[in-house]
Amino acid sequence: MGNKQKGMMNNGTMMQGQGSMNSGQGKGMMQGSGSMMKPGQGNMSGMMRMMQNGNGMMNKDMMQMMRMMQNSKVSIIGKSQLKTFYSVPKEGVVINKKTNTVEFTKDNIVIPIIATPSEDKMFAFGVYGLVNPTIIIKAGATVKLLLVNKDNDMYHAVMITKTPPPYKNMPMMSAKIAFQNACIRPLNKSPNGKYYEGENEFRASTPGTYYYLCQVQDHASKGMYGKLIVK
Ligand SMILES: [Cu+2]
Repeated sequence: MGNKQKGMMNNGTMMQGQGSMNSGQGKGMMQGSGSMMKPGQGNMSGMMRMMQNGNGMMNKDMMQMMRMMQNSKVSIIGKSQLKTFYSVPKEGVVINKKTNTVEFTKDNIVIPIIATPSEDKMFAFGVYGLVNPTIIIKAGATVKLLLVNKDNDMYHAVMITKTPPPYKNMPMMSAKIAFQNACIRPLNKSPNGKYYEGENEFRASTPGTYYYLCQVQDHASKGMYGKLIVK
């Protein structure tokens, strides 16, 4: 997160900023947004920071995504719960290191995603020991998406989109969400020995090639994404 963003969000009023829109595109989009910013629902500053584009403007897709991100549940977990992110279920998951794929073969699945897998992979996701793997799931599957932020100095988030790479520095501006609630809002960096964990549930209703990416500014453009195949 660049220092240039600092100080812009210190009073939470950015969401109400009418009048500063410099094009018709953002007209009316800010109204009613205050209700999404419920206090006490965890740290919102990462999400707010992410939405900034210099003039406080958001488009309709971003607003919709914001609402869905609000649906994600966030909690704080300890080291023992973190371990569950690494333990592969006895059945229903096929890991192939050679092809860097993780296939989930059941209809009701949990995809545990770690941000970030290691110190030297700052802009990547980890799934069962693989880095930015291609995730394969069944069409129609009910997916519980889990994200834990293991990073001690950055926010991370995840969303599923049909928009292929390369991504711009603000993916929320260009990448649309693929399925309802297929996203987790930005999770705060981890305090010592504790980790922010987010979850959300969606149905992978339509087969196709998708991508999962981190919607925090500059992360997807730096490689924080992977492919998701719904078949
Ligand atoms: Cu990230």
